[in-house]
Amino acid sequence: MNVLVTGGCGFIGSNLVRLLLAERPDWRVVNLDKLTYAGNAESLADLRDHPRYRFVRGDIGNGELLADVMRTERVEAVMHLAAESHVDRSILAPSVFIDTNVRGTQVLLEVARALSVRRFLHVSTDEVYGSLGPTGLFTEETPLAPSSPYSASKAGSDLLALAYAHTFGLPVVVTRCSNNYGPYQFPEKLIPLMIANAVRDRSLPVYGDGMNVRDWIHVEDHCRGLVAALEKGKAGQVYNFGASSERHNIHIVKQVLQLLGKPESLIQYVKDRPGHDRRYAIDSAKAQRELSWTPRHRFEEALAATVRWYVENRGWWERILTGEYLKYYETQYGGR
Ligand code: NAD
Ligand code: TDX
Repeated sequence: MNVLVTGGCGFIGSNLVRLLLAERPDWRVVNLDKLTYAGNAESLADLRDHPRYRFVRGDIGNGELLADVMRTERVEAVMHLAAESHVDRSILAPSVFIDTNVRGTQVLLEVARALSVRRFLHVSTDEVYGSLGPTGLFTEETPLAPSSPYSASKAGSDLLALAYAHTFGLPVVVTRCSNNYGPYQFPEKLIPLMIANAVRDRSLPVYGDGMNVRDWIHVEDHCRGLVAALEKGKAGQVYNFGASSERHNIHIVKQVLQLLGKPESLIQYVKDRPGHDRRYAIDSAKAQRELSWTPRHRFEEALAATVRWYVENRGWWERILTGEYLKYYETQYGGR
């Protein structure tokens, strides 16, 4: 099968491209990525000459380019991951989130429809459901109630994808996953940010009281879920993915410090994120039942392995901590 992965130079995309090439020996993978600040060709540098892999630099908002690439490569299925993905950046500058996540997704859907692709996997997020109180889990029936410009733009694209299934019969499957961690994650997200700061003895900025809860899943488990949804999901359906690993933020920050042998005095409580969702937790029973998918990684071991990966691959993330990143860090966190 010929598959187009969008956003394949990002965190989840690069892990997915690797998994597809390793585990689907008769698939050809075309990766279309704009290489924004978050896209990093270095994450897939070793695949440059792989016979079943092609990289195209481009914007999902460019319909002509998409149609050309998809025709030339005879693309049969799309796995759509390209997005602006960071909540804090969506609070600082929302416009690009609408351009890419909403308009870009609609352009891609339209081209996929014109070329009658066999499958369109739209990678959404549990953030479209909004925030939970102290109990309960998100199911696929939970009403969408996004809180941030990021999650609102993802809800927009998620609903557009479902509308293309409903109205035009495009064979769309939507997945909504909880917070990912693992190798190649951009060091603006909680876990890699805390590791990168702790390794360099910088302060660890914890928003609010540190008691917000996220439900963590290893990126490889998410990627296996995406393949299962592509292969076995029913058109027009939504599947939640999560690994039942709810943790308070402060608990994770302390674990990272412990794994690195660094003192808790590095923790610095800072001003809360505006509109900060309190708790996410996912019910993934439908995916487990209908896609025969189960997460394999346990949080504590996989977090330790992730910390080791960042220690052993310091060059990968240190090369990111320049120019644009420093400017963003200064704006987001001030002089800390
Ligand atoms: P990321 O920010 O690491 O990567 C996004 C990639 O998309 C980058 O390579 C970037 O260059 C590319 N991109 C951005 N705008 C583009 C455009 N206009 N055209 C082409 N490429 C463009 O993000 P991620 O964490 O890997 O997330 C991937 C997807 O998974 C996103 O859709 C995100 O909403 C979703 N998701 C992420 C998580 C998570 O915990 N990270 C959880 C659930 C869902
Ligand atoms: O410096 C920080 N301090 C802090 O306390 C950062 C960056 C985060 N946090 C908190 C905010 C959240 O409660 O940690 C938690 C996780 O934050 P992020 O890593 O920014 O993730 P989140 O906002 O939960 O969104 C993530 O999960 C769903 C991804 O970024 C999204 O792309 C995905 O859709």
